[in-house]
Amino acid sequence: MTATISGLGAVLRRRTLLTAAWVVTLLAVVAVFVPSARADNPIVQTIYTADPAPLVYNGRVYLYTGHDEDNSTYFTMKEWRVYSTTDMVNWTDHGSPMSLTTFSWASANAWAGQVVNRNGKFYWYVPVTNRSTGRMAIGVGVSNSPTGPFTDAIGRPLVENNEIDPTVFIDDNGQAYLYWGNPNLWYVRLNTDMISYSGSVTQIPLTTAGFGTRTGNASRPTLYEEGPWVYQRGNTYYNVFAAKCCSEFIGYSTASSPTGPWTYRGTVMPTQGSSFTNHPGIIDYAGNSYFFYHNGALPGGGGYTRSVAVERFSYNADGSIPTINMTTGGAPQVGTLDPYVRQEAETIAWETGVETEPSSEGGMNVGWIENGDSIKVKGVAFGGGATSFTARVASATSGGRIEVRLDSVNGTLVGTCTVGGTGGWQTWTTVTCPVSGATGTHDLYLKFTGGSGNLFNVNWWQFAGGGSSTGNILTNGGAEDGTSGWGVFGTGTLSSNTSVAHSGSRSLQLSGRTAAWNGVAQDVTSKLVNGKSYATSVWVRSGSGTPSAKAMLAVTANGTTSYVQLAPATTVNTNGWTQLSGTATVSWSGTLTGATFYVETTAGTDPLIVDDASLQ
Ligand code: FUB
Repeated sequence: MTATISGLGAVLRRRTLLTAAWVVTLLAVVAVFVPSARADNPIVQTIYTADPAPLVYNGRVYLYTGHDEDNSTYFTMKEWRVYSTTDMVNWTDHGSPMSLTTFSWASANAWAGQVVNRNGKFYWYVPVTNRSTGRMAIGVGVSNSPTGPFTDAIGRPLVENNEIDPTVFIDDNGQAYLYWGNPNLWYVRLNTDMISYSGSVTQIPLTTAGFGTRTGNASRPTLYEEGPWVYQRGNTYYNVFAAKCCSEFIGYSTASSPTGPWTYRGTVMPTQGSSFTNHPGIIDYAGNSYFFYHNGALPGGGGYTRSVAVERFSYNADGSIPTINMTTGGAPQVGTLDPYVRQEAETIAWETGVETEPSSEGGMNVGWIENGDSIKVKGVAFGGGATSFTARVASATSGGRIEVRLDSVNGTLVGTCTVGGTGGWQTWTTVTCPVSGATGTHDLYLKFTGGSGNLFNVNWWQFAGGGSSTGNILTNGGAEDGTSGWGVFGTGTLSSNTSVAHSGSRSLQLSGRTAAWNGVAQDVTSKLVNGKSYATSVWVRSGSGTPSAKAMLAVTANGTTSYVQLAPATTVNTNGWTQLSGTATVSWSGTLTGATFYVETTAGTDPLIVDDASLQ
C-alpha cells in the first residue's frame, strides 16, 4: 500500500537537488495548489506521475507515465504507469504493466519513455540504469496490448551512452528513428523489427540556430536539455523538448527532414509550476491537438513529486505551436460518458482520498476508501432518466454507503447504496439501489460515507434506466450487417466498405455525393423521444480530401423540417478515423412525421466513410 496523497494538509518540504544531470540547488518555494472540485488537471490524483507519453490507438488515448514515489527527495522511480481515455477528462487507471524488474539488467531510475505501435505490437522505450556499467541505457519493453503486460524485448540495452529520454518516430516511408539525450542529442535508425538498428548512432549538432541560445552555462550553450518528443505534421518535423534546466521550460525546433537540420522556433510552455523539470508529449485526437506536460500541482507536489496534466491547443495557421499555459481546468470533454454501460470505478476525472490497486477480477479497483472520500466522473449523459445504480463492491470491514450525487460532492442526492461486509477486500458482491432525478448530462459524484477506517472497495459501477433513455437507437450502428438499416440523405451511392473499419471488419461508404448535405443516413422517426437529450458518437473518415464533417438530425413535424446539429463540425481525413461527438436536446411541436440521423460535410462532395454510430 502506498501512502495516500491526503489533501491540503500535505507538508511542503524544502528540497536540495543532488543530481549531476540537474546541477542546481533549489530552495524550492512550492506553490500551494488548492484542488477545485471541478478541476481536471492534474490528470491523476491517486499517485504522483511524471513524464507523460500519450499514444492514440484504436480511438482511445493511452497515457504512459513514470511514477514518483510519495515523499521522494530524488527521481527514485521504480515503475511506469498506464492510463487511458476516450473523452480526455475521465481517465481509466490500468496500473503498472512495466517496472525496473521487467529488465533483469536494470538497477534503478525508471525514467521518461515513450510507447509506439507497430507490427501489431507496442514497444516501450525507456531509460534505466544498467547495473553492470552504472550508466543510463535505453531498454525496450514489448506487449501485444497497449495496457501490457510488457516484457523485455531483447534482454539487454538497445543503446547505451549514459544519456536518457528516448522518443521514437516512424516516418511516412516506414523508417523509424530513436532520438534521446541529456546533455547531448542523438538519433539512430531503427529497423522495422523496432528492437534493432542499422547504421551508427549519430549526434545531432546542438547549434544555437537549431536549439536556441542559453546564457550563463558555458558547457551548455543551447537551450536543449532533455525530453525530446519528435513527430511530423504535414511536411514539417517537430522536436519539442525540455529547455534550459532548471527550472525548465518547453521549447521546440522544426526541420524539413527527420535528421535535421533543426531550426529553433521558440517557447511552447513557459517556466511555471512547482516542478523544476517539465516534459512534453503531443498528439492529435478526435479532431483536436493536445499537449501533455507535468508539474508539481498536487498537494505535497514538487520537483520529485510531479503530476501529469494536459491542455488542448490549436496550431497557428503557419504551423507554429502557440504558447500554452498550465491550467487547472485541463482539456474540454470530448462527448459524454455513458452510465448505462459498465464503467470501471478507476475511471476518474477527479478524486479525493482514494487509491487504486490490481483487482482479483482483472484490471484495477478503487480502494482505501474512507468516510468523506469521493470520485468525480465528468459529463455523464443520463438522458431521460436513470432508475437504479449498481456497484461491484468488497469489504473486509462492515462497509458503508455510496451516495450518488450530481454536479458537486454535496450536490443533489439521487440515490444511496448500502455496502455491507463481504469478508475480504477482494471478495466481491453486487449492490443495487434505486435512483431518481438523474436526467440529462451531469458530473457524477460518488461520495463514500460510513464509520472510521477503510470502508470498502469498488471495482465497477453501472446505471440502469427507463427504456427511452438507454441504448443506441440506431440499427446496425457498427455497420457489420452491411448497409442494413442505412440509407442516403440526398444523392449518392451507399456501400459496405470491407477495406477499413473503426471496429469489426466493415464500415459504410457514401460515394457520388453531389452536395455537401448529402450524407449517410438512418430513419429514426419511430424511435425519437420528444424533449430528450441525445448523446451522439460516430467515427468518420473521408474517401478524399480533408472535409469538415458533422452529425445532424432532420426533424419534420407539422409540415416543417428543422435541423439539429448533434455533433460539431470536425475535420476528417483519409488516413485515420475521427470521432464526431456531442449532446443535443431534440424537441418539436405537433406531430412528428419524419426524423433522419445523417452525417454530412460543411462543404464539398468528398466520399464519406462512417462507422460505429450511436445516438442514445
Ligand atoms: O523523471 C526523470 C527525469 O526527469 C526524466 O527522464 C526527465 O525528462 C525529467 O523529467
